[in-house]
Amino acid sequence: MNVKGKVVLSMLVVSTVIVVFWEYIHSPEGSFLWIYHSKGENQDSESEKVPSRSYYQNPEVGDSRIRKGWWFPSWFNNGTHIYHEEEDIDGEQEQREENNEELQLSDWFNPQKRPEVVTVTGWKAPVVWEGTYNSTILENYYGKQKITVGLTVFAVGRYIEHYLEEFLISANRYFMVGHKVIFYIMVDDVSRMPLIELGPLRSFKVFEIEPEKRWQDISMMRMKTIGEHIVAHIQHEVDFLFCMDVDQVFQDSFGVETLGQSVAQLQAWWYKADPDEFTYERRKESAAYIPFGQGDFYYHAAIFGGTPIQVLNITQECFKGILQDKKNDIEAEWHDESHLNKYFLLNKPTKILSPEYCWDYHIGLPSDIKTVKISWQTKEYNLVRNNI
Ligand code: UD2
Repeated sequence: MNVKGKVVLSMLVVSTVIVVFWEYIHSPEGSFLWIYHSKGENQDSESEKVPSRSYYQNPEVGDSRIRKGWWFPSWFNNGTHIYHEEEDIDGEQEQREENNEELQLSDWFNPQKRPEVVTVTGWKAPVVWEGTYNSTILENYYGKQKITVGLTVFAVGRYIEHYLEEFLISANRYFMVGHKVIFYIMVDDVSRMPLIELGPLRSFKVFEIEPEKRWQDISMMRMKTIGEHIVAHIQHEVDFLFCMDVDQVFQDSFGVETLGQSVAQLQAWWYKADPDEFTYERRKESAAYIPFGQGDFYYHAAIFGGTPIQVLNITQECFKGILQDKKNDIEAEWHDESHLNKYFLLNKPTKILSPEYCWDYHIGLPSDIKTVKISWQTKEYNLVRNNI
């Protein structure tokens, strides 16, 4: 081959190399590599997201390339790998939300936010304190479920005039705001019901019940009445149900963070005490008996709740204990509250509310109590009870 031929041949080789290289870097495969190469050079997480987003915006890019694109940078640099993992977790949560699946505890609850108080029980149930829950995530979840929450309250005798109006006005304002609520109001005289204007999404049903002679029986018989109403209609009307005393007032939002299968309330006076100090029923003859050395918390009967089926079980079991005690001629020291404490000892609640949810200002206001959701009314037994 002469010199001219060699020059033509080498020009041909060079131009072939240039054409092949040019084709390569302008092909989708080439641009794919280029994108992730630049990603590898820059470890800043924001710039990592850009090529991956622009990649998805390219309609010509197929699936097989997407798969390659995911794992190439993940072995190429660690930061990218972490980013993909995070994106997977978010994706899982979104997927769960789309499927209307149960929220995971870790999605909305952060016990570390309140290190100075007990936020998780020995059986891993959350103790909900102000600051431990994420309202936005919870509202988003329960808003999509379109839940209805029931609330039973009893006012018999002078409790109607003394407490009912304030209880209902405050509940209308603070209980499950933004969600459907049904108040189940049990009174012994419907004609004395206060007239209350309720907000949208709120309704009420009033029932006339037979008054008991003794206040102890009025308090205890609530267990029987609530159970009967759950069976007759409440189970078909609500997703969750709370049962509350009337001599208390809502002061701040009592929201969806309180919802659960079975929910118990920490009694404000006892939340820091040792179980052996609790005023559990200590006589063996009572169905509510709890021996010293046992017990988790002292629960307050002024607030308990859960799903209708769980509340039915709570009320039926407590009422069984109350009837057994009547048969054995014994009355538990704190009546329905003693039986409720026995029930929750045997059937651990799935969620516990901090004393912020039912606070007595007579204790003062220690730094643990960040927001009082409900406060006790002053006890005026001589004014409101028939028998003292
Ligand atoms: C405590 C508990 C209460 C119950 C009771 C049993 C508090 C805030 N509550 O309440 O949950 O366990 O002890 O001894 O500590 N009621 C009437 N008319 C009456 C009597 C009672 O409507 O004549 C209803 C009313 O809804 C009242 C509830 O029963 O809130 C409990 O009775 P209470 O509040 O007088 O009893 P108390 O304050 O000792």
